[in-house]
Amino acid sequence: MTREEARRRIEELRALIRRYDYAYYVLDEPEVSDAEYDALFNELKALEAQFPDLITPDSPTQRVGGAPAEGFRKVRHRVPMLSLDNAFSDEELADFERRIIELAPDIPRPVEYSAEPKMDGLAISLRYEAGRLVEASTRGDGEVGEDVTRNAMTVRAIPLRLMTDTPPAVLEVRGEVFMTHAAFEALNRQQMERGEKPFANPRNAAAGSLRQLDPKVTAERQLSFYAYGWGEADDQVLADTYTDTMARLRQWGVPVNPLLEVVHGVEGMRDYFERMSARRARLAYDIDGVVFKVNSLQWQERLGYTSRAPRWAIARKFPAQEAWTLLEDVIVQVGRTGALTPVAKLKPVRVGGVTVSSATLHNFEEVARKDIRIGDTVIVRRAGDVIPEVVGPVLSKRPPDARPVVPPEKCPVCGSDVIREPGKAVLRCSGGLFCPAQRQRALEHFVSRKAMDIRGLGPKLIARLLEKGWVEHPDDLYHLTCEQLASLEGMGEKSARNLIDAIEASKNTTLPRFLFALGIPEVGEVTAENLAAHFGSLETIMQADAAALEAVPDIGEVVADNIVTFFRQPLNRKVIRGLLEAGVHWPEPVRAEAVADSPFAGRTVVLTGTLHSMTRGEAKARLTALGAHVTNSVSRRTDFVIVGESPGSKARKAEQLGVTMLDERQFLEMLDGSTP
Ligand code: 9MJ
Repeated sequence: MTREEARRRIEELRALIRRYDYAYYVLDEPEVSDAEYDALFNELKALEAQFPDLITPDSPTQRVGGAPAEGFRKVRHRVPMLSLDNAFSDEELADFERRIIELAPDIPRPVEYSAEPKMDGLAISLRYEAGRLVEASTRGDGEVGEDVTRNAMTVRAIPLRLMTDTPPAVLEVRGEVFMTHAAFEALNRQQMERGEKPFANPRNAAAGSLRQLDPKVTAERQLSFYAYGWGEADDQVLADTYTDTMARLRQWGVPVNPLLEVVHGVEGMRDYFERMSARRARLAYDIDGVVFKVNSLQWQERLGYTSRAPRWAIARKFPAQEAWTLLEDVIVQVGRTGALTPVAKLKPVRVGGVTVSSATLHNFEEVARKDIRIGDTVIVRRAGDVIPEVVGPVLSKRPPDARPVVPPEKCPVCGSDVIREPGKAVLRCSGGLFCPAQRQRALEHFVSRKAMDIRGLGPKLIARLLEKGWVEHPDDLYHLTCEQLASLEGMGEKSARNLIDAIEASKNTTLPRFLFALGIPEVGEVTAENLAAHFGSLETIMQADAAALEAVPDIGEVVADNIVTFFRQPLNRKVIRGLLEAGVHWPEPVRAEAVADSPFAGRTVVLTGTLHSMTRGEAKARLTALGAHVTNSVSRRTDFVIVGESPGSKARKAEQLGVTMLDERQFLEMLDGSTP
């Protein structure tokens, strides 16, 4: 290749890579696979190696870093990087608007605000001169930050040059560098594999990754970036409003949160806050609140700044999701399959609006790794609606008499030996259904909503039935009498009758529910559905060997082995026989020919939104019975997306990827055509 040919190809490759970065980071709709991207990237690297004089600082290959720095140079911000005032209640939002109206009585009503999530990461300023990224600095104290230019250049979400033919002479883009949950978890897995300390949360991980003296380390970390403002900027950058200016930045290739919108008045701010509170747990990244800004730049200027924050902006924060409290004790809980889980007993503390007095410690290995001791002050975290967890100890507050947590050698409930499966972190009680705790949990699982769905039979009642000796295993439930139940203290004739009716009604079930209810280790709803669809009958599943089971989607060696072992146990076989004899039954499976004929056979299907004619669970069961593979996320490999009412982002993704979408009517027609 001549130098001229190389030059042309290099430019072509750079343009392609920039375009794909833009599609990925700004539009959130990848145009090519990772493999294709990597191939182009490698081709560019090879050409640049051959013609080093053609390398430019803004080539995508220059993102990999360079030699480690001695330390970070200090950078004085030309326009200070301010923080935001906080509001912790609706009243404080109303106060915010009241202040604005006092200072600017003629501002048009209702006041127009921008609204966007408050990213929980690390604030950064990116200076572009003539469209090229020339300097990146952290916020520091707002006046002076640290020069992290070479690190920032490794972040693929940060454009090295602005996508415009007429760039402003100067533009400082300000925003947040952050890490998604997925990137955070991948990083922590890697940290553990390398025997290094895991990061406590995505924000620390993002900050630690950007402030690496060796930019090569930063380059390995998957950091993201969203812009939410600017510092020094030519007038040509600015539109009339904040949201229009952000739209302009977005066009120039700068990532802007797609959840940015315009709202009106205090009502609009409250509504946005409620919506984001509800979405928070499902976002791919951490947010600690939402930010509202007076949208008009002219009115922003009129309102001005206090010494530390703009008067035209406010952060409506979520209640803190982490708190410190005393770890008073650690107890051991025995799960349905005998897993022994250490549970922290805490001095009650409010976290994210609820009082927490116990939290999971996951497993004993983790307790040892984090060196959590009884008597420690610990950090408790509640994320969304998940159960609270202990993040770790606050070592500076450890009292001298803090006691290590000792893993049990015997089951605390039945005294059986504790076993540890090779290569696994969990300890297990070896007592099986001899262990009352396992019996209790097995029954709780058997009656649960997605299993046999026996309403009105809660943990307390199950415990009493076990105590009385009336019930030992699930099949015994079907021999309870109304008189027996009515004789229990606090149980009236009527509730006894209702419970007997619920037990009776549960006899009419489905094969997947029945399989799930049995509580075979690691056989969840989806595996149960796949098993039922694949084999069609309980007898064939019970007779299947490991190899036959592994032919079922999602079933590997471990689960196949669990299933074989489960059905081999005489006690389990006896319970199953008891259940069938008591009258538990399910409809005949769909005939095999119908499956082969179905347009869903062998296809990958995703459900989104609400269907009117059936629950999502039923839709899934029917699809699985027709040989479809029902998954949760849309990708190029998805064949159909079934779109109900109020669909989520999956519908948007499907549209982007050109996946066939079916509405409920089309779905029902195709189902009907499939059933003989
Ligand atoms: C965050 N952290 O997401 C601002 N921020 O605006 C958003 N921070 C901000 N805006 C002015 N979305 C100063 C800080």
